[in-house]
Amino acid sequence: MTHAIHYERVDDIAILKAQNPPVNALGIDVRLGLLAGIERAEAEGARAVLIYGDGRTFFAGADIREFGKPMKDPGLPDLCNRIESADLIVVSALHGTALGGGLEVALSSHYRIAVPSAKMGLPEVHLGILPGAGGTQRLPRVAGTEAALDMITSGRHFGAAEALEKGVIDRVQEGEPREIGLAYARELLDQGAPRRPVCDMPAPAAVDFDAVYEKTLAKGRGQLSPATAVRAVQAACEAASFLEGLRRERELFTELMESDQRQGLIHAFFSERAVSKLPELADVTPRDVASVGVIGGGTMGAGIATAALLAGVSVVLIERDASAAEAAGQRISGNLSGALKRGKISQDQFDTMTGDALELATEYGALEQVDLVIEAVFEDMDVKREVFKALDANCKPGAILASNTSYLDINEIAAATSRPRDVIGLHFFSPAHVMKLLEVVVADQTDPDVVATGFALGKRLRKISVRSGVCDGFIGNRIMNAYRKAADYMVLDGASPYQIDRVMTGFGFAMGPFAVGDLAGLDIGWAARKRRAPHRDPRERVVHFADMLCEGGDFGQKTGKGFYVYEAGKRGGTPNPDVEKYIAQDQADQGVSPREFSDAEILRRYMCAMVNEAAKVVGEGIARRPLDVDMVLLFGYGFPRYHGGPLKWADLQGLAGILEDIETYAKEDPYFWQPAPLLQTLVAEGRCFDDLNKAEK
Ligand code: TC6
Repeated sequence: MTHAIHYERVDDIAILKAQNPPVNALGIDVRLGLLAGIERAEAEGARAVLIYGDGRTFFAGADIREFGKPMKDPGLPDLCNRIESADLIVVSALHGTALGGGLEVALSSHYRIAVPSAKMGLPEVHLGILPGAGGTQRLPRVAGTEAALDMITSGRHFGAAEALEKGVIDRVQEGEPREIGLAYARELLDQGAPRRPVCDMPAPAAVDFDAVYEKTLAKGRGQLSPATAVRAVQAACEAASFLEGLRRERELFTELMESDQRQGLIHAFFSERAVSKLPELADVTPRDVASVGVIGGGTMGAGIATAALLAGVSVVLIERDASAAEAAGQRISGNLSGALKRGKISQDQFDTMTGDALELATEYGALEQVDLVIEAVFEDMDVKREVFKALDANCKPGAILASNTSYLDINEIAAATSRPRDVIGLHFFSPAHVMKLLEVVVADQTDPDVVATGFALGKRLRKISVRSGVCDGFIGNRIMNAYRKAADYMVLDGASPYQIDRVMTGFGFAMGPFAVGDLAGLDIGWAARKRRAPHRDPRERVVHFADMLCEGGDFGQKTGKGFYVYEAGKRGGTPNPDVEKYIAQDQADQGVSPREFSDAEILRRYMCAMVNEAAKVVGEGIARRPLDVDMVLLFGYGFPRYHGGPLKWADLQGLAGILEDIETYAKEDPYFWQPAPLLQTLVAEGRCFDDLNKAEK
């Protein structure tokens, strides 16, 4: 036995208790322990084996940290087969989360019982793989092909009630897993119940797998794992034998295991958890936040207020007059009605959130008691300074004063107050109650407990919080500016915006940059360009076609026209014919002779611009680690999760090649394509971005 599995006998029943905290992942010690436990139970002449997990859960899956390394024997597939072929009755008792390999161990047991709160699922596709320990062969045999396809391709968690209804488990019962499992095993023995290996059950019915495959591939925007899993389920239905099906599952699993997408998704899994863990804050106690103030009730302010209310934090929202306050209140209740309709909150909760928990006010005096204020007013430094002066005068000592600015200098904002140590940036993304990203922007004088409070609030609001230093645009918008510029330059040089959008959706983005501009409002970028114009370096290339659109009053979706034309009642838009004229005019004005761009060149330039700026952001210490940038792009900018983030993508492509391309582009535009010093250093040292992530751990 290993320490990870505890063996015990109660009469003729052997009990295998997994004890591998925190989630009983099926690492090598657990696998060895289970194997030894089954063999010992057989050797001792036990008549049944009960498998359950100690602590908070049954097995939450294979140990993801072992992926990419040579698998030590016994591998999980062999172990599952061994459990299934045991010559005694095997019962699994599930609680917590029985996921991935965990559910596969349960499926290779002969009987399954679960507590009502147990959650199950085969989430492997989210890690870029498929259930590779017999899950694609056994689940369809117990739940039917359609249910199995849904569960496996979505990777969703499902509860005990649904599992019972679909035949994934045999019984649901309140109690401790050990006690209910033991009683169930005893009952089965008393009844003389037979062994019941799933592999002996008939093959499930076939469906139109080609159609399901195509649909799944399209839905995943190029993600391979769900679609590949469809083929594995197909083998469960069509292979000549169970063993043949297992062989096919293994083949497909290995293909995925070796893919870049698997590496990208696993990077995302661990980075998502690592990003909010700041060693310097480990011993810092955050300040208490029971109520927040929000200044400004536009889309952003109302979204922030909604997010706070949904997290059980009460809100005082300040608007400039009664009618604006009322409009803000309506926006918030509109947002909350959405949550109510989707069953996320109850009517009672809705009533509290729109009633006692929300105060709409027009005077800063109403903020007297709040613990933290988030300003979400117009992006103008003078306006922000005035707001922060008023906050300084009205908020209690120790209250945190936060700005939701997307670009402006938090140090300058902090200087408008007598308490710069209490000032921080909390940059939400619109709609703030939906988008997962929060940039916690730390200014020169921000106190550590204020930073810790920003992260604690982010966690309560269920955001992915990322630390950023102060610079124009912080991590995300600064990088976005760079790749947007690369796209604009390509258009000026001859690529069409529609080709660029198509290439980037082909890469896995839900929308291309020009469609995103239309959605966000082209006036926002226009205003930013005008704001920056006086500070522009004379060497910078400037494009005008987007300004021409805005000058004509076309701001994108909100005006019905931008790069695309939007017709009421229709989804998406069609190319706006004016755009071609504006581009031609811009090219003529600047004496540019347009040329053809291949899709591959578009992708490469776009991504090189993103990676180069991201490397500057890390090199300058604006982002702590490459993984911080990756999470910002994933959760705030729709970067396809299966590529892991721009810097993970860069590592997988090879940094030397990326630098070489940047240096080639720099020959035609040395100002824009200045290589990031960090990128040069990494290439010179033969290292990659992930080495920097690991160095920090
Ligand atoms: C599979 O099974 C494939 C089988 C085929 C093989 C042939 N391995 O999320 P939390 C760590 S694929 C290693 O913060 P929660 C996690 O990194 C797997 N480590 O907790 C964190 O570590 P830290 C299929 C793991 O309560 C700590 O545990 N299974 C694993 O919010 C706590 O995690 C899955 O995909 C793992 N499998 O959520 C399930 N799981 O403290 C993945 C967690 O050092 N896991 N850790 O940062 C989850 O979805 C969630 O962790 C949870 C618990 C729902 C189990």
